[in-house]
Amino acid sequence: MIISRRTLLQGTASAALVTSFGARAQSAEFVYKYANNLPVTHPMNLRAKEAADKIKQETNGRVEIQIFPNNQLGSDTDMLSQVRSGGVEFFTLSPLILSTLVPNASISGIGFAFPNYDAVWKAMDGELGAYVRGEIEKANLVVMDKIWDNGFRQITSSNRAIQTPEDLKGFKIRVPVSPLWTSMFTAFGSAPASINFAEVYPALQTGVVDGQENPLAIISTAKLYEVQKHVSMTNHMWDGFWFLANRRAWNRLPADLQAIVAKNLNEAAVAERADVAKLNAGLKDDLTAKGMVFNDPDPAPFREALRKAGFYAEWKKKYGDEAWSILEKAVGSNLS
Ligand code: X2X
Repeated sequence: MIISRRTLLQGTASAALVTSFGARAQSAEFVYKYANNLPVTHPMNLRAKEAADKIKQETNGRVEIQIFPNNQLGSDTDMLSQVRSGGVEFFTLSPLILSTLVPNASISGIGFAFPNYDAVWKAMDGELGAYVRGEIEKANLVVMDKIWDNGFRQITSSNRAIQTPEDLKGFKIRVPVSPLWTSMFTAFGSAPASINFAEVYPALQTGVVDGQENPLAIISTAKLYEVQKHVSMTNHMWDGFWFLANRRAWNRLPADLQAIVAKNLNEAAVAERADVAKLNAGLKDDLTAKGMVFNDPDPAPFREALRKAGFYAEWKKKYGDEAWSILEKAVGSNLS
């Protein structure tokens, strides 16, 4: 990674946040770090802070979770290594990026799989989520039952509105580090670049890429509107965050404390889902006022372009029939 001036400044700014985010450490028997890639103002961090406070209270001060937001401890790739080694105890990660360790974890991110949030939560709190959590546990990580919301993803650009799949041809777009993301935008004929979220703002600012894709809540809280012009409401995939724990650290907690931690993290996830849905629904006006220009493409030709490129057939083969049929059952349609 190239340490830019911005990264250094961000580091200094977020160092101050730890002090206010993480409470005093002296008294707690278990002081655990929770690292993530999102700004402190995103509902994920607000609800995690609330959960950490409740956990401290309900465990009579025995468990303290210190939150390190905003890639303060490194990129997603770094933090995934840290949660595996025990350098951090907790970490939230997109299922698609987690697929670099747990290949089938990305199945929930297949393009245009979920028509709406009802379908998402039914699947992720149901058989599909249980299947993926089983795969994650096999990789020796602990995962909480409730996945947190990131949202339906939209494409932003500095130089063009994406109205049809043709507009994606040759488009220099940043994608998170994940084979599924690269495959999807390659299928559209774009020029995808894998870049961790920690480096997205500077990559857009310096023109290394012309666009990126993320839910409105991130475009807003990470201030991507400062370096992007168009928002194309493609809703091309749903994305979330699995709340992961290092297994040895988790096993050090006595069962009663594990139960308190899990209950509060899962409740926070459900509250965060409602926050993000509300935020995403209200942000169009706000982002328009900040100078962004919205357009609403028809999703059908995009999905058809993926199908024609063999995207669904390829991933069905990669995930295998068992996983694919769980996905198809969940979304109630034949994807390929
Ligand atoms: O990296 C991204 O774009 C983000 C913040 O949405 C994820 O964590 C996948």
